[in-house]
Amino acid sequence: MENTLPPAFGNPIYVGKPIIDPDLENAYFELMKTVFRNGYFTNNGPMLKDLESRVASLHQTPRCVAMCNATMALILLLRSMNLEGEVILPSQTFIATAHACLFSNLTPVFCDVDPETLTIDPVMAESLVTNKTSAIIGVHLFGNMCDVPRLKALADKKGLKLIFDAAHAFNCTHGTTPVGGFGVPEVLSFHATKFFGTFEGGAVLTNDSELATRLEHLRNFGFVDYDDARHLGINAKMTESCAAMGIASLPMIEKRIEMFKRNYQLYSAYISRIPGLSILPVGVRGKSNWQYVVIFVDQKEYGVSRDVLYKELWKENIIARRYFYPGCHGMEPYRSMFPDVAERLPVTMNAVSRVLCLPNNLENPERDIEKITGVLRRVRKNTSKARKLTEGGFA
Ligand code: T4K
Repeated sequence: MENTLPPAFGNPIYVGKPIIDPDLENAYFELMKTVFRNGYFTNNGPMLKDLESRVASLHQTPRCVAMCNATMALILLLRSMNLEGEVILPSQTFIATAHACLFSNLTPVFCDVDPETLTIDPVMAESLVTNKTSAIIGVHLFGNMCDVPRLKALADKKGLKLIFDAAHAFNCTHGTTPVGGFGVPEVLSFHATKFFGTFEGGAVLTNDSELATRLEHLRNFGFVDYDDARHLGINAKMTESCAAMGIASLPMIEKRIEMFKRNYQLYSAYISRIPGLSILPVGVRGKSNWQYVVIFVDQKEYGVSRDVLYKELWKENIIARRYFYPGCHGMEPYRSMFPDVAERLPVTMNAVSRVLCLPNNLENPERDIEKITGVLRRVRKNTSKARKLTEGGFA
């Protein structure tokens, strides 16, 4: 598969390229002038308060507690709920979800996902409940929501807490209910690579005002007032400059959705014509933000494995990602803690060996998607040509 042509892209194109809308820079620097005028840079400042109230109202949720990132938000949420023992969660997620459990002295119990949406399988989740289980974490993945009603019913039946890692689900809905509106706490990520980024950042959405207040204390060393720390808190505060980035970005989210949706549909049309490749449907249970373009490689039909295609794409400066290979259970410390757990995760194992995320924030979408899918076609064509030659005895 030697290719002597220059790469398809002169510079690398990334899956997680931050979204820089045409007016974003100006809007951000205007707000930063206010930050400087205020002389208030962090610690519950006015930008933070403003961002929290706007994000809460966008998601029709009473409270939003912003933090320095989603990982800290998950850790503080788990700690604030006084959980102990085991927590059931999918292995097909970013490692932060599992690390947040272990950091909170909770044992992660990995569950398989459903093949259509790659979100936690409620039937298997039920079978994993023991007398040590205290909670379930569902992860709304790649813009697809978990089966919220079934998970809620399961948590109620077994007397468990339920939370959602909604890092990928800013402005998504289940049916018509927005993330944050299910009566259970949910954690958003505002990382630079996300649909809604504040450089670094995250937040808990909740309708429980006591929980929200506890989280506000926990993110600020446990202080409830000057000179009065009452909990084991930490520094998980969001700065004013990050909050300003969020406020500047909010008016742009509808345009972002339009752009990502158009790109997804374009990709989908090309990919449907390439045997051996398929695209993960998004928005299966409600409204998506369409940020992720996730494809599956069927080696038998496509001719080469996902990993060979991955390398070929990188040679072309298309920096595709294998999210979330090899699954949390395949990385430390979980690999050593649970060496046999893969046996009960067939859907996860299949997904992590076939999945590829493609760049979706592109300079010139029509041209770039044609080029990227052109590479996908070429790799297959070269392989089937080579295979025919081998089978015909010419190679
Ligand atoms: N739960 C879930 C389900 C998550 O996906 C995440 C985070 C979390 C929880 C935790 O949220 P945070 O604590 O981060 O708020 C990246 C992000 O760092 C991570 O936030 C995200 N998920 C994950 C899916 O992607 P990596 O290890 O893949 O990062 P990295 O440095 O390889 O960047 C990804 C790609 O983006 C690269 O190919 C380069 C490109 N990039 C990145 C940055 C930061 C840019 O082009 N520009 C940039 O500024 O984790």
